[in-house]
Amino acid sequence: MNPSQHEQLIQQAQKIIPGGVNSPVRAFKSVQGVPVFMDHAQGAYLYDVTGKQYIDYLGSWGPCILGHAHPAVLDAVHTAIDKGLTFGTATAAEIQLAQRVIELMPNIQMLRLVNSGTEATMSAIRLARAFTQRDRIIKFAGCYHGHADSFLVQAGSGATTLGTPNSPGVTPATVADTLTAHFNNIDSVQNLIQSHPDQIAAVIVEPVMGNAGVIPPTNNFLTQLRQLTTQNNILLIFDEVMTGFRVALGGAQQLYNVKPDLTTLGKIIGGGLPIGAFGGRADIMQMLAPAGPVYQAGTLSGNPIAVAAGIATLNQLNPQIYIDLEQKAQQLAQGIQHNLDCLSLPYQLQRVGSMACLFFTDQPVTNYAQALTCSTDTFAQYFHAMLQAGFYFPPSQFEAFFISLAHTPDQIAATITANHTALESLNP
Ligand code: HOZ
Repeated sequence: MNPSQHEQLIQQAQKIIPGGVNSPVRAFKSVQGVPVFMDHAQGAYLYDVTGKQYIDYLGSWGPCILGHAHPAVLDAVHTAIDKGLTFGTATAAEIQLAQRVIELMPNIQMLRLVNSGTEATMSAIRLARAFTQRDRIIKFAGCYHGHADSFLVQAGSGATTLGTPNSPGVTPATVADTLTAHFNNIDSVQNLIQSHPDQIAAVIVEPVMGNAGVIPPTNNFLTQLRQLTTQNNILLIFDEVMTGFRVALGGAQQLYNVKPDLTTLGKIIGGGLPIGAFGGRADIMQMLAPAGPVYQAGTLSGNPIAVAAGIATLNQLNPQIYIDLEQKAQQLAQGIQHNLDCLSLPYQLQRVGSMACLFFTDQPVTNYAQALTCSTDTFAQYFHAMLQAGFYFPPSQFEAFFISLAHTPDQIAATITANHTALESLNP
């Protein structure tokens, strides 16, 4: 049989790009098979290089809350492009974007724009260490905060997908300052704080875990985390790269009514272009260069095209759209649940607003260890059945899928029908 166009492309790519992809999660490693090469996207649809159409639930891993190629975002980008691509100077639009973010997330008093979520978390940690004059941080097993060295300890997302949650190349000295607690288990945090008195600069957490599948916080976990960190003069950092503007207009901090000291952002804030940000209490943020001594910089930070896309995207967001998203997400979740119940398959469908994931297990999934016990083989079969039918979900058990404003009730109904057929074909 002749290789498909996708096979030809991945073979070509593998010769000159490690693994043939520029970010590991794209490679289909854990679900096997040939990665699909996309050509273009519009609304809720992705189109591959052969012209095949998919209803998209990847949403570029989170940014596409409005769907693909939203006209208001494209207009803003076109207008910005006509003025030049980058100046390496301050621009008025950066103030506008920072103002809009601060308006939507009032716990952020000052904001610094960077180029990715990884830069945001990496810089937030440096700042927290400088502010508290302490070295250690606490993260949670299975949380993913980008690929900076100090976070590649029991890291979720592609690191878990590929089976390298502790990456080679990260020195033992670097990770010695990273302590790992368990999500939804406040005692595990308390124990680490007690065994390292006055040494912890910050606790960083995805308020809804989104990189080991989707795992919501239970039983006031985030409130307890806030109390514990305050009592011990430790900064609380919410990594809202995924949840920011996704689970609520004001992010998870609004949804769960918990006030972090610092927040990291990415994905939606760039409307599909590379951007990240971190912000929070002014007394902490004022320590950043050039206002203060903590160095952080970037040639393309605040890039005018990315900023224009970010402003245009955030300007589309309002409380009503979260009601619409919830309705769409509910329609999809209820349909999938109904199918799974009819077929008596074990599952946990975990969802917060328009981010969700499906685990094939009858056991609760409230932390990373439990997520790792789910059947990834069944997930892989399910993924491929959906893909073949023209529905693009993230190619890993340890990721979230996203519903966008562009998904219509008819498209969601078609997804539920295809889901039934896909589930029927499983061999768990
Ligand atoms: N950060 C995303 C995980 N939720 C995946 C994007 C990537 O690693 O390519």
